[in-house]
Amino acid sequence: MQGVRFLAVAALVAFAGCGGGGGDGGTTGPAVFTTLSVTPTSVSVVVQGTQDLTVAAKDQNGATMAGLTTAYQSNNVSIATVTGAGVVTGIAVGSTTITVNGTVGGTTKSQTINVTVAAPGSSASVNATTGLQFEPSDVTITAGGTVTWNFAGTAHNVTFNSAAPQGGNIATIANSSVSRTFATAGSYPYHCTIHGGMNGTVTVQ
Ligand SMILES: [Cu+2]
Repeated sequence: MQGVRFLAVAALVAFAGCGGGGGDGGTTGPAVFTTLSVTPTSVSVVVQGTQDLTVAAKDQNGATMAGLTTAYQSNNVSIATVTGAGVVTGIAVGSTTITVNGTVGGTTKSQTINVTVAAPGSSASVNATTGLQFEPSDVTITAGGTVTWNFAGTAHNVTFNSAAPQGGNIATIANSSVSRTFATAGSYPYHCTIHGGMNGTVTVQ
């Protein structure tokens, strides 16, 4: 009996809380899952390129809510796939959509985003950042294409982990731009030997 009476009181309090929120225009009431925010709102990737989706639940005041669970579905997996963590990968040239479902408590909201997958270009440019990263870390070009690395004041090198293009590794250098042409399709992971964690991959199709 004790338990039943407690539940009845709790339900009454919850109901009163909802009524109060509605009465003052919803600005000070309990948080209500109102909008599922997905960033970016549309995705453009090259074949084998990836893009992370960031998803947030917003309440009626635009504040981020905790407790969000998400599910992703590609509506054409021959064009683009999406992982359970929201990483989109281009599979073939074309367009499709990805449906994102977000649930907070018992409420589920849905967003659909457009995905465009393009063929890779014949050139790409990679910058060595002040944060000691290669940006973008992954680039994709066609066979015979060229990648140019741009180095500012801090000296870096480009050391290929295994396969290397003609010309081989780029020796440590600052304030310069250096290019390599990749004649053969494949994956070319590389790193800077000076800065741990400074990694990248050239994918040649
Ligand atoms: Cu470096």
